Amino acid sequence: MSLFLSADQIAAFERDGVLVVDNVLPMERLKAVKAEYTDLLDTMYDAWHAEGCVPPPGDMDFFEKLLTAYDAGCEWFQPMDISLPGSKIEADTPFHIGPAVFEMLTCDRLLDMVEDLIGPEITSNPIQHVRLKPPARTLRSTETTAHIMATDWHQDRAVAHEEGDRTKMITVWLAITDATPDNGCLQVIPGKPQMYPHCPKRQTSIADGFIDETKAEPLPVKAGGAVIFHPLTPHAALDNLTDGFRWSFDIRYNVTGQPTGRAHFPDFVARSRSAPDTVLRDWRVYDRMWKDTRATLAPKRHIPIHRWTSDSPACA
Ligand SMILES: O=C(O)CCC(=O)C(=O)O
Ligand SMILES: [Fe+2]
Repeated sequence: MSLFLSADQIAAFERDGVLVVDNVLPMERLKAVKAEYTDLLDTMYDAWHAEGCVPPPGDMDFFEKLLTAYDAGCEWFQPMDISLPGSKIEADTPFHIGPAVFEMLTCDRLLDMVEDLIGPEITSNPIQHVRLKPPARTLRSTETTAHIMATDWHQDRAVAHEEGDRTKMITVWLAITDATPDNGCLQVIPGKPQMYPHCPKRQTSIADGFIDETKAEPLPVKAGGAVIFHPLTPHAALDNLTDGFRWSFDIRYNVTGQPTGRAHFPDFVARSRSAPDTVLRDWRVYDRMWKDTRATLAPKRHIPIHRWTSDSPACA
């Protein structure tokens, strides 16, 4: 008996490795996430203003503040991301975990949907990001990060460590604003092919000649909806050609006990039918786990998050 998805939806996911689902995140959760981010940015903006980097906030809304700060060169991406970065972690590397983010990660409807696809023993995988994408015309020419600009073709398996290659895992891409082909929605090539070689290009992306981009399907989805995909399904995101921001979160879940593919970052049990006591329910504990991870990693040598190097034959 499925909890959230129809038998047809589950069969489509098994076949294509991808599924678009409307109304995953309830409206009040969506509002809570926006409110939490508004408060976070208000605080950051006031600090930049105090330093003289940005004009007074006046009646600027969230997106106007983001754009003004981006133009001024104030770094807002990492302080708003919901994980530590793939680059060297310092004792003060910022990130954001709050109650609304935690409730999004552990939302019942969302976990019902995940349970329909990977079963009832569910771990929240630490590979997770916010993406706040300004209009492409406003981007600096030096911008490369996939959290801010278009995302190159890749498979999510490939951006985890090899020990996670057999882990049963799914990516849930949650739209916070409507995602459209114009504003940079996700696109996929349906299917679950083998893992392709990836190369460090603008971002880590599938080596030339392995995929047929003419088979790409853009996947528009309304705010609160989700695109769910298999870790081998090739995907990318289009440019944001509109005047507004495109906002999403991508989060991942795996079967509890299997390697997350990023063992140096913290995971937690989001649902368990066999051991309900193991479920984490307090966002403060989760925030603390990331802070402890940061303190542990900061004095250590950088741990690369990808296995790919540019000297492999596929990247020649
Ligand atoms: O939203 C994007 O730009 C890319 C998202 C992605 O690669 C993912 O969700 O795994
Ligand atoms: Fe991805």
